Amino acid sequence: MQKQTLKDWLKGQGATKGVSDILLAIAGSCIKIAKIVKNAPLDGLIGASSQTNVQGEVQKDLDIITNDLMVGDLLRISSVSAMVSEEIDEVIQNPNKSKNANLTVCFDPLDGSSNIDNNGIIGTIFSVLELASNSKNITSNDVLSASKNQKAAGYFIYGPACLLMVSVGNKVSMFSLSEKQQRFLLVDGDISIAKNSNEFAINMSYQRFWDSAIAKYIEQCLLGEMGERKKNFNMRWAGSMVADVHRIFMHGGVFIYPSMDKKGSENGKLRFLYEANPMAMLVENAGGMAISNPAPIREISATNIHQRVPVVLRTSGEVEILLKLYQNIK
Ligand code: P6P
Repeated sequence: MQKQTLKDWLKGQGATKGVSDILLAIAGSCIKIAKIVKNAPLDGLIGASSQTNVQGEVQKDLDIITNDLMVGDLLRISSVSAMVSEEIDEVIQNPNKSKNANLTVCFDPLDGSSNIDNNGIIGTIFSVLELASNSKNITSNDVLSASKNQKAAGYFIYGPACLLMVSVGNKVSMFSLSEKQQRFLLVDGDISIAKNSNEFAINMSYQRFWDSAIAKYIEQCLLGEMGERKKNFNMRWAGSMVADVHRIFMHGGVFIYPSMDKKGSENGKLRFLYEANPMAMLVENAGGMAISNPAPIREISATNIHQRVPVVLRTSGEVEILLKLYQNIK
């Protein structure tokens, strides 16, 4: 039986033409990115460029190439009023937008790019926000005030398979790229995060910088059946948000990138608009919880388009434990 295409799925989800045009454009960009990433070693594209982004991070050649590709593709979509990219300091205006365009696309074109050199799993994360207005020049404040009005969120993961995990407000669905047909076909129309799991993902090398709630929570995991949790845990850390969060959708667990008592990491590392917020929408629409020290991520009112926020994404059952620990440290 023919699997459903992304285009037909979008129709079935009741997505507007504006949102559908954007998602199909991003899917087209990411099919090209998947090819570029696969051929990167032969094309000498796995090194660092001589540029740094607004985050002060050394940009990889592929960061710049994939960013320029996505910006170019999205500028041709009339429903795109503006864009925010991890790689670009300011809001990118779309001179080709239609007069009533009010959708802004926030994206990390190549997340986890520190894994490029070691052929690790990397991805593209995106969020589509509906702005309250369709003014001529979209400001950072226009975008930030629309962060709670996400119309779509998702990520592409460039691994053994090129997968898309996406929600347009309802259930979360997973697609896989058909090499033969060169389009994404539906694999699972209703992704639900497992209620129980024994896996946690955190960068343990920063343990000395954590707050006492995170430290206590991880201590309980490490004590295993000898501690209060009375079960053993397993740790994973791919160093690529898309890879670490995808594992939660596939078999439960928790992903933590906390605030730290470390200069420059007081709000963690992950950016709100194009990493935490879209992942929070996906996790919540798949039955999980997404908190930030410990407020719900999707209730954050960010003040900067590249603002970093602490992130905890996980199955609901486990978050309660962490919330209790935060209450204890008040
Ligand atoms: P660390 C990749 O650079 C990234 O932004 C996320 O994809 C990933 O979860 C995180 O950084 C890894 O950070 O400090 O462990 O290298």
